[in-house]
Formats: sequence, structure tokens, C-alpha cells
Amino acid sequence: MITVHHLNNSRSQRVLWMLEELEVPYEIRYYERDPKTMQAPPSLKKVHPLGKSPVITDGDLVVAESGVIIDYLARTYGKDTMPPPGSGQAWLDYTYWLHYAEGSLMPPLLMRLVFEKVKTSPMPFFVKPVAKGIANKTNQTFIGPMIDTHMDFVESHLSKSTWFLGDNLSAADFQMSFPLEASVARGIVGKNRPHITEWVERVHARPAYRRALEKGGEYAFAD
Ligand SMILES: N[C@@H](CCC(=O)N[C@@H](CS)C(=O)NCC(=O)O)C(=O)O
Repeated sequence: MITVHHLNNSRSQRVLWMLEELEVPYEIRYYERDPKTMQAPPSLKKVHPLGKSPVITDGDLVVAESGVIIDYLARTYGKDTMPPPGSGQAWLDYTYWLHYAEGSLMPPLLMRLVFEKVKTSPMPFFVKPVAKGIANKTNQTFIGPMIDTHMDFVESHLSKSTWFLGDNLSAADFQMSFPLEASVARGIVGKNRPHITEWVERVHARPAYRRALEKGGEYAFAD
């Protein structure tokens, strides 16, 4: 039996969504973020030394990193419904999106979040304007343009196909869901990027996604 070690408001939502689409039986073990630090509880380190979510267990196997989990589930349980491409361009495209989501798109989104947090963090009043100035400048001149380049790229890709790998939902969509729905929820992506917005709406409208949301509980990036 698969166990999803699920943290509230986290990337493991994409794993629940995938399992619901695959209609594979699984159970959820729930973990709550510390409301002040937003860190996962130490108990998650008992499953995997990094203590991050998602992580799943399947019998004796412990599988960590969303991209690996999604690929593992597609290979093990999706052979009939969502088989991962074996080779050639189709395999390259599939692997590309699995890596791109966490390896290229998430880092600037995370940097933006950190600099936004700096602005509201407690600090001596006389330091605040300086910290705020540095955070704003960094986001405007460095991180913002980097995110724009990524979003233009993804927008252009989605203007050509319904799902990331064409007409059919695939593992690439589960992996790309977290950065894109977070970007829409935070207002980074809006009407100026209609294909990303519509893709996120399409994801959120799927019955399997709604079931995953209901089972997973608190998740800030879907309505
Ligand atoms: N690249 C990893 C990132 C894992 C990660 O950072 N997860 C966050 C939740 S979205 C987490 O566990 N945060 C709590 C913490 O760091 O204590 C993946 O995709 O699995």
C-alpha cells in the first residue's frame, strides 16, 4: 500500500492529484507545518532524512523528490493509463518538464518569496527601509525579469497544446501544477498570460483534483 506523507499547503498536493487520476489505492499520513516557521515537523525526518514533503512509501521503498515520485508512480502504476515514453523526443519532453519544474522554475519563485518575506520580517525600525529597498530592488531588477522569461516560455508552450505533452494529461502536468498554481494564486500570473491561467483552471476543474483537495485538506493555491 502506498502511503503519502502529506504536509499541509505543500507540493505533495500534486502527488495526491496524480494518485486520484490513476485511481490507485493509497493512504495519507498528515503532517502540519509550524505556523511560525512554516517548517515541517521533525517527525517527517523519520521517513526521509531531509524531512521534506512530498515523500511516499510503497512497501519497503521510500521515494522522495516530487519528480522522482511522479516518474515512479507513472512507471509502476500508470503503465496502462499514462505510460511514460520510452525514448526519443517524447521521452526528452517528458523528462524535461519533470526536471524543469523544480530545477529551473521553482528557484526564482522561491527567491521572490524570500525577498517578499524580508519586507515583513521583524527588525529594528531604522533598518526596515533599507531592507525593504534592497528587497524591492532585487525583485524588480533581477528576480522579476527572470520569472517573466520563464512565464513567457511556459505561456508560449501552453498556447500550442492543452496539456504539457499534448492532448493528454500526463506526469508532466502533475509536476508543473505546483509552480503554476502558486504563481496564479500569488498574482505573478494573471490575465496577461491566459494560457497558463486557463491551464490552471482546467486542472482545478478535474474531479480527481477536487477529490485530492478534499482528502489533502488545507491548500492555499486552489480555490
Ligand atoms: N524539490 C523538492 C522540494 C521539497 C520541499 O521543499 N517541500 C516543502 C513543501 S512544498 C517542505 O517540505 N517544506 C517544509 C520544510 O522545509 O521544513 C520536491 O519537489 O520534492
